[in-house]
Amino acid sequence: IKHPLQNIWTLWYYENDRNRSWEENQREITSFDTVEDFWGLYNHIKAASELRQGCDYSLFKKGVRPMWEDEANKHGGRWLINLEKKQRTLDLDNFWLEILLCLIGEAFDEYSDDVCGAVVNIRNKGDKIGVWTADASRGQSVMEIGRRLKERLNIPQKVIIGYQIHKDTMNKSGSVTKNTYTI
Ligand code: M7G
Repeated sequence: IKHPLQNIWTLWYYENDRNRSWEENQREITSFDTVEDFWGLYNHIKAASELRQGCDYSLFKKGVRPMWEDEANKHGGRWLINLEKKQRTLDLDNFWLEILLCLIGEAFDEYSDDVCGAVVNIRNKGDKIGVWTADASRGQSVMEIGRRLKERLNIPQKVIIGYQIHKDTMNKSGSVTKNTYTI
């Protein structure tokens, strides 16, 4: 028998098609709930670094859409890792795989229930990885998730990452969103 995961996870793929809305461009690929099915999927799809500019992968708990508007995300926010251009070849795929393993392995222990999913954005101006949590007002949970994330990705202490509330991101398209937490 296969090794069951704690949760069922859904992979989403976003590709920019100007004739469709942002929401319509989010495509649900498949769901899985075993270790073996995760690797089957992972080995079968393109690495994040091979996607075209403007594309995203998202992995969310089944039933949660990778959108601010979803019931599970609307009070939440994300820990955001902004990558430099050169990190696409150096770090992007390693970071993304490590985050996928953190999600499906429930690496945030008692705070794992607060994790909704993660998104990788492939962008010309610099790729981004976000880990989305359910409730920005749960400070202890948000900070503990951020601390572990940084630890698992081996991000040096001196490199500061920020947590942004989705409502702030939503209302501030274009320029930078303020950090509500940093670690
Ligand atoms: P992005 O793809 O997160 O980052 O947002 P980018 O600016 O680096 O490309 C780009 C645009 O996509 C936003 O300004 C929104 O118009 C749209 N968008 C992104 N997200 C995450 C959402 C979302 O959750 N809901 C909706 N309705 N639009 C979104």
